[in-house]
Amino acid sequence: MPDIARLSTADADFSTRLDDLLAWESVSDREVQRTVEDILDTVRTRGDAALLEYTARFDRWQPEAAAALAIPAARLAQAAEGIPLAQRDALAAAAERIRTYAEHQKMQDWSYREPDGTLLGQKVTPLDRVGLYVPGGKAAYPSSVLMNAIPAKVAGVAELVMVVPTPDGQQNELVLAAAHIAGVDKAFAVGGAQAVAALAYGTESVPACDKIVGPGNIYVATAKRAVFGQVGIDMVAGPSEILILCDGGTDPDWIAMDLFSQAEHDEDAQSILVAWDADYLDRVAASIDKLLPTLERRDIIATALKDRGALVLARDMDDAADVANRIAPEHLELSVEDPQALAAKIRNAGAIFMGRHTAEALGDYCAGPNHVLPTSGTARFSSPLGVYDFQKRSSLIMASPAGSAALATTASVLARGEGLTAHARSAEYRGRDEV
Ligand code: HSO
Ligand code: ZN
Repeated sequence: MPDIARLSTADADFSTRLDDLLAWESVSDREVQRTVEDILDTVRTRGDAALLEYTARFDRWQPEAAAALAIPAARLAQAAEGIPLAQRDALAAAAERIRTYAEHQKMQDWSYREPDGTLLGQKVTPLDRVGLYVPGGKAAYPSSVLMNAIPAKVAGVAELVMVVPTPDGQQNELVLAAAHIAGVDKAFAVGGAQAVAALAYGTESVPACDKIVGPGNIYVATAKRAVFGQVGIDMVAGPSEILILCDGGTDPDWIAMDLFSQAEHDEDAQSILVAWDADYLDRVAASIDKLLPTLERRDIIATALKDRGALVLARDMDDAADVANRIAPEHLELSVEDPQALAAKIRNAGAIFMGRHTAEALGDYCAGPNHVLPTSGTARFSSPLGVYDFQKRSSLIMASPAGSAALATTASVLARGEGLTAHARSAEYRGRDEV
């Protein structure tokens, strides 16, 4: 039998054991913090020269001049031309579906007029310039380039600036191709905290951005947290998670592979199955044993399942839904006969995959909804990345003469209550105009 925890909601210690499994803290190492602060300061004061030095030190290649850090648009287009046709077609097909879904998310202007003629409303404006961090190394996912870039372009962001590390001078063709397909406007071969600094403060060649999005390692995450306030940031994501609720009617091989699909991201990933049929949990355990050895990333998967995975026996479907709401998972699969009925009971989840045929992996690549989702229980209060993250709202007030007279009374009473006489008189001037 696989090395994965077996829990039952009926056990007296269920709550504590679940809490232990869920516990995950992004280590905010003091040493990392100091290094990052130093990098941020250096880039802020020395600009491109600092980027060149850090690139030589951390990515082990020596650009001749700052101009060599820029990845020209023609180079992105060339990457898209050069990759295998099947990859290009798949990226384009995924991009199209992500775009269509994103179009539905656009926030709209609205307004209403009161009987006295006063107009109130909301005006929506895209951010001017957004920075997109794309990791290098093992987490260089072209799919994440699409997921971050497309909503920004759909929102109407005028300039989308991508930064991507180029370890040992090696560029990732699929990442560059995805950037071309998604409509990235500018790209730079720079990564780490130095890239975040460049996006936040600007250098001679990298333009300063209004918001920085995209995943990264601990240095990148720490840098994003540090520049927040100067610029906006998206969420700081934790390891990938999947929670599956299953009524026992799905092929156990499918469920085992779905658990593996997130576990293979990294050793900290979390895969949990909840079912209300003990025999079914045994059948999935047998599938895990059978299928795990067939996977390239079996060592990563085995560690993730051992350290953070679980097969949980619930009393019934309602009990399982309670577990899901408590975990607030990034991805929730409802592998049951009537997923609509079960979905009605779900309050906390980043994305809900309904029915036996909806593998979570479809959502990772091409179903349409974003794969940048709240992790570590933050689905209790936050939402998937979307077009709305690249738009902002201004409120609109246009008082009519009669409307301003009416509002002046309320405003001046409240203003005098706060001891703010100029506020009161400013409102009263308009009011007096009417009477
Ligand atoms: N499951 C990841 C996204 C991803 N999967 C990218 C494959 N590639 C987000 O949790
Ligand atoms: Zn994934």
